[in-house]
Amino acid sequence: MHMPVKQSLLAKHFTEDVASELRRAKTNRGFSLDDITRSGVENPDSSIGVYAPDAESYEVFWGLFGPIIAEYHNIENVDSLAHPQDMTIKPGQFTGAELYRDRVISTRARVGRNLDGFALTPGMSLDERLEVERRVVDALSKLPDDLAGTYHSLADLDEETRNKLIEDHVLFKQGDRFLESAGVNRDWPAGRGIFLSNDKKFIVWVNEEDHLRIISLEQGGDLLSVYSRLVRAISEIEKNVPFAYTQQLGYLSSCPTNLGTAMRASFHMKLPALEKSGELDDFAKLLGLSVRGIHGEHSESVGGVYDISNKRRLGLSERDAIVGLHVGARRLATEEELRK
Ligand code: ADP
Ligand code: DAR
Repeated sequence: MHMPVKQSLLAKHFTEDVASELRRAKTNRGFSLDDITRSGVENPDSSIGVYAPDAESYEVFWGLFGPIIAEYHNIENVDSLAHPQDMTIKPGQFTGAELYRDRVISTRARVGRNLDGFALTPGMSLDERLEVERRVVDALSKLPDDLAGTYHSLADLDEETRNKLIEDHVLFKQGDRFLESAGVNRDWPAGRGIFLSNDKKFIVWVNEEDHLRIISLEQGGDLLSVYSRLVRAISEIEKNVPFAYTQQLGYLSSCPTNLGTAMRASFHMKLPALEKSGELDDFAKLLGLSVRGIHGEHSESVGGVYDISNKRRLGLSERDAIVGLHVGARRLATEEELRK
């Protein structure tokens, strides 16, 4: 049976009009359409296919980014979007968590953040990468006691320690071929590292796909505890380093899937009956959820365990996104019970 090759959003929205409009455009840092599209051209199996080498790219190449962003985040009038922000935690917003908690092995919530005034990871010079690392490590050294910990530059970690941290879902893998084509892996491992809090529940990746990935991670299904820690940590770090942000697109990121809240909150959930029924992907789509394997993007599930997370990150607040995951997980747990 012919399986249609899933078209990337780049292939879908790179029309003749877009090409002629943007062919000669360049940002002040000299980035062109080729820089934006290289990953999707070199990897035709991309789902998105574009990365922003600097913040200005979103303005200069809006003719291509706009339609891609609108489709991925399901936004009707993206030209007039004003991204909402709300990290408040209201009593009762996670009511009914007992429906899924026993099915959740671990809970993680992360945001991408990038320092204002620097190129984004696909477009950074080595000097910029090292300066971003210096500023972020300085900011992390000022965290309050309950978030305090130690920074390890990637170059200083031996292979065995690195592999153990990756296996334990704590450390990032080296960038995949999509990131390689985009230029994100340049000068690897210089300027990259990981901050680990003393209780190992708070992690910051430095200069992986974004300048920072701020991560809260716990065993079990206590979404309130994981999310509360993330909100507090973001606020503490932002006291010392300004993040790139616009009213329209929220927090800026190298990948258009990580704009707005730039937040992905996920459960490692046991869903063997839904897996066996073949209905998991359809339910996830209905509930606005993404399904990944247990080692993140482009990985496989193991033993019926899946990484279930919010899909949308832009055009809705952090509160709406995290409650959306909570409500979606309740429904998945209910459907799983019905199929046992
Ligand atoms: P990101 O979430 O940063 O976009 P990935 O999907 O690649 O990137 O996931 C990064 C790492 O986080 C992977 O090792 C993945 O296994 C781990 N991870 C994601 N969700 C969870 C979770 N709920 N519990 C434990 N590890 C998780
Ligand atoms: N693999 C690339 C990026 C998709 C979104 N994931 C990120 N940004 N980690 C693609 O275009 O498929």
